[in-house]
Amino acid sequence: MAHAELTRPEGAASDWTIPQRWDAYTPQEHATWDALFARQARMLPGRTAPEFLQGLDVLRLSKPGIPDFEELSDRLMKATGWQVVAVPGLVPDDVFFDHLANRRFVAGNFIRRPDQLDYLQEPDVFHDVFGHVPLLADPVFADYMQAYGEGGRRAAALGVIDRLARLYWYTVEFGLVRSGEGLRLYGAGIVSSFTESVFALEDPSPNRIGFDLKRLMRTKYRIDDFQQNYFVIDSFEQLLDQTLNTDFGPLYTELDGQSDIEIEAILPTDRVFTYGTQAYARAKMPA
Ligand code: HBI
Ligand code: FE
Repeated sequence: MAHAELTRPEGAASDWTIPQRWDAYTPQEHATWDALFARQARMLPGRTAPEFLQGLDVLRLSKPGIPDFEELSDRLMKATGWQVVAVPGLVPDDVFFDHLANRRFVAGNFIRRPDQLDYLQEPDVFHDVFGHVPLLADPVFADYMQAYGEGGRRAAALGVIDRLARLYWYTVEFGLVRSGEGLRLYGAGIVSSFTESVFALEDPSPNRIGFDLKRLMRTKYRIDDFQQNYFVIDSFEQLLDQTLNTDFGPLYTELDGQSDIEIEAILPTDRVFTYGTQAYARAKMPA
C-alpha cells in the first residue's frame, strides 16, 4: 500500500521506534486489552491455526493487561529470534521492510478507545500484538516474515511495492490455511477482529481460493470492509517455500503485461474451496 507522506513524530528515533512506556497505560487501557482478548479467546479454538494458538501459549499472551514489549521480546527472541518494537502508528514502507528484514516487528503502542472495540483504521497494540505476534513464535512463519521484509526492500528499489503488498494483504493479514479438519484462520486482520473471524470462515458470501502466488499478485483487494475473497495456503511451509524459491524480478516483469483481476472473480484455473454468493458485498452496493 502506498501511504501519503508520513511525518516522523518528534521523539521517534530515525527508525521510527519510540519507548513503549508500559507504565503509562491506564487501568482502563489494560481493561480494553483484556476485553478484546477475552472475546477473541472464546472465538478462536477450532477456528484458528494450531500454530497461532501455540504462539499465544508460548508467549504467555493470556496474562492480563497490555503486554510489556520487553518481556514479550525476551520470550519471542528465545523462540525464533524476533523482537517487538514500539512505533507511533503507520511507518513508511522502507522503514517497515527494514525492521522485518532484521526480525523486528513494529507494533503501535496505543490502544483503541472503548467505543472502537470493533473497528479502527490504524493498527493499534491489540491488532499488532494479538494479531501478528503469536505466529512470529512459529519458526516457519518467522522466516516467511523476514523474507517478506527482504523482498519488500527489493520491490521498493524496483518501484513495485503495490504488487508485493498484495502478498502481505492476502497472507499475513487475511490468510486462511488448510488443516485436517477444514479451513483455519491465520491472518492478523481476521484473528484480531471479532466479526471477521466468523465471516472469513463461515459466511457463504466470500470466495475461498487456493493460494497461487502469480494469481494473487494480480488480484485487487479492499481495505474498507470484509474481504470478498480469501486465499487458502496448504501450510506455512508452502508459503515460505514459494516465497524463497520464486525469482520475483522476472515475475514482476511478467505481471507488468497482465491485467488486474477483480476481487470477486473466479478463474477456470482456480482451485476453489468455496464459491461465494457475494451476498454480503452485494447488499452493500449502492442501488
Ligand atoms: N507500518 N506500523 C506499520 N504497520 C504495518 O503493517 C505497515 C506499516 N507501514 C507500511 C505497511 N505496513 C505496508 O504498506 C507494507 O506491507 C507494504
Ligand atoms: Fe496488520
